[in-house]
Amino acid sequence: MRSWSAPDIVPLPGTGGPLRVHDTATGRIRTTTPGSTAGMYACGITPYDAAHLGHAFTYLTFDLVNRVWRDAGHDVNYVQNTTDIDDPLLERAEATGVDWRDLAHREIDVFREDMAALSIIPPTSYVGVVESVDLISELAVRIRETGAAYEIDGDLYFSSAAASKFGEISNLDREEMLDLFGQRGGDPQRVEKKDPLDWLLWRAERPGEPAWDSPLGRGRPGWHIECSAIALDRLGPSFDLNGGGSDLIFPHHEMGAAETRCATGQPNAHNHLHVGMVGLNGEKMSKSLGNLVFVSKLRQQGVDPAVIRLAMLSHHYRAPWEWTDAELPAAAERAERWRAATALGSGPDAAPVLAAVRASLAEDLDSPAALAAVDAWASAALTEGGADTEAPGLVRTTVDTLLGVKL
Ligand code: 5CA
Ligand code: ZN
Repeated sequence: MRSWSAPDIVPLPGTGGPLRVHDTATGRIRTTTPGSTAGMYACGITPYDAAHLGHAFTYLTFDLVNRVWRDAGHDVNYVQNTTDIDDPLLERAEATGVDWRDLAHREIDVFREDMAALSIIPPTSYVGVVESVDLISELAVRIRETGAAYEIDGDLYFSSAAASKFGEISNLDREEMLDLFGQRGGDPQRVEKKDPLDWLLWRAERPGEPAWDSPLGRGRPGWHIECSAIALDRLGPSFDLNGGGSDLIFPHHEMGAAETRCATGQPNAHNHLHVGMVGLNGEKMSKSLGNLVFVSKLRQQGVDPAVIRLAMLSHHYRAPWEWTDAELPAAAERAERWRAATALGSGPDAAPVLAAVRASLAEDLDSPAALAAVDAWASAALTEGGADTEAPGLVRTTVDTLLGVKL
């Protein structure tokens, strides 16, 4: 599937240090150790509605990982899926009287425009589920061959009892797992299953639903296996970083990891990164709750995408936070100060700013600390001035290349 246009990335003098990030599985901040090419998978949108600020915050976080790795001298093989067939998409298409394919195409187009406007580096491979049905059913067959799956009326289930190291990502107890499984797309209530936590790998065709031929019969993929199959196909097992929003830790990433382990004997990824939920009025911003601030709406209203990006960067990726009306004015004021300071003919030495932004991002993507370093330089430049004629340009490039903010 077509990705979106890439922002220009201007190289900075020197190289950044290794990226350290929080790993959900171990609960520790760990140093990532990619080879010359780093491999990263981020779960993409289910395109039944436009992207809201919660989605944008998640993709901004993976964009920071991408920028820090590139600055440290790695190429990045970044893979993202889009769930262009799933229950919520079919339900919305039915409710609004549009074809599910048209709905998905329309929303994916808006998403691409939003991501490009926000200077999010596009994935190397942007992969839809519909175009991947064959490789997904192949993985389901591999899993079935290990004996870890069983059938109920043509539906293929992964037997959670056969999952080695189940719980390795989320570290939840069974009660918590059952609760979240029911809330997040699972079917704990299906009585014919061997265990309520067993999950669907392949769903046999239902009347009126789209279906594809496969060695498992006509049907469509379950949710988790789409990401394990696409990641395994494009990145192999044991790639550097897998993740998404924290709502995906369980069941999605736990069950996906179990699938990869079952089929390959290896973990899917070395590090598991999860982004805090963005809320609005006390609730997680979510398409099903309808409490949304859309990126596309803000853009239509003429909000500078660099300002939207700065507003998000003022929050650390791991902390859940609430979008309020105060976000945009505060970010606009910061952008104005930075623009005024970098428009000066000279300023204080900027090498320490580059070093501080690099160090802050490399230490668990501490974007608020990175902004504070630029703030300090901008106030010094505006109040005391400075003699370094190269400094405003270096700050502009630092902000552009590492933070993705065009001044
Ligand atoms: N298509 C699946 C993943 S395979 C999915 O979860 N789609 S989604 O459209 O619901 O979400 C897309 C991404 O945004 C996921 O990584 C999800 O965890 C993240 N996300 C959703 N809501 C929020 C939110 N309020 N704050 C932060 N991230 C969010
Ligand atoms: Zn996913």
